[in-house]
Amino acid sequence: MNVYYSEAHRKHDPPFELFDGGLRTPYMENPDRMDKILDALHATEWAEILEPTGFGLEPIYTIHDKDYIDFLASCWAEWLASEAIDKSTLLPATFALRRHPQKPTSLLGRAGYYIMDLSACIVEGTFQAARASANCALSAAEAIVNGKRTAFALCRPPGHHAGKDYAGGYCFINNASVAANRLSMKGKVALLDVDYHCGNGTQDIFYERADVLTISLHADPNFEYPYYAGYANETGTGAGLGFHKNILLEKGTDDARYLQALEEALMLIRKFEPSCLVVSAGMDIYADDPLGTIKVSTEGIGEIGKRISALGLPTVIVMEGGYNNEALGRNIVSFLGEFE
Ligand code: SP5
Ligand code: ZN
Repeated sequence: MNVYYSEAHRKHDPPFELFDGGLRTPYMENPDRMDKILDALHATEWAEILEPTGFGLEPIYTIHDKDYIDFLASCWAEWLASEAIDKSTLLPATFALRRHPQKPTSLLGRAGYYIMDLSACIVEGTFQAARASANCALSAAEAIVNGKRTAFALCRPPGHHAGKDYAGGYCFINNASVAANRLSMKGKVALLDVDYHCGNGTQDIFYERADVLTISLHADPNFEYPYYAGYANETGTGAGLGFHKNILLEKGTDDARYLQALEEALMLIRKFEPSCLVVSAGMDIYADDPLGTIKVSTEGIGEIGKRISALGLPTVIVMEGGYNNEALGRNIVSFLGEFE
């Protein structure tokens, strides 16, 4: 299996994030995650690790607002030139509600406009890492266009919380969306998000489109991040009405309940008859994930992979979350192994 991976992620290594109550915590979405996955992939007979191709900014501008991408490109230099006392990571303390806010020109004003929470920390290497991560997803999409059955984009930072004009939840550029948009030039695409958290950014990006069916299985946002999207009554709008589906999971969801929810998603995908599939693969559904509250086992993750693979569709698998680093390697291998 082609696995696209870039070392550029290493320089995106924020010193901390803030949890509720302002608790400073070591950054959960850290470079070590990739090392654990790479170790596990190297131990298989089927993973071929490849450098991504550079696709430039054009495919990213198709998905994200140019002003937002320009912000990501310039904010670090502006931060270093600013009056801030602790410059170890750019993190604003005021956030724009998307209720027709004005767009300020100052750095912290724009940071709070373009960032939705205290986990999307920006450091010097963030933009380069995010671009390389998107290139991994685009390279995987390209492999599918060129006839491969499956390809894995080992993306870091992840992408599914990043919307048209905002970063959030460790995400800056929506890798899976950029890949799905590329694939949509060849026919209808289904995008299935199995990360523990709602793929709010992906939902936002394709909400008005009928040619990309988006489905997200996730913890009920009434109790879990990202809180403000991911409810069952959000089904798309305009031409996209009926082409988005949220499937909500309760705390403690086990393998059997998860697989039942997955079957609902797979049925919708079959009915849609897409030309190919993108999977936002977050391993934070795992029972011992430090951010998750559901209880899917490593074997359950394998079964999820098996059932998705049984759709028989050309498939791009994109890495999203998963924060139990010790289990990350075996969980990813359990999932991907079913596509070989
Ligand atoms: C890609 C991805 O999985 N992003 C997840 C971002 C979640 N950020 C919110 C973290 C809230 C942490 N709450 C503390 C719970 C610790 N038990
Ligand atoms: Zn997640």
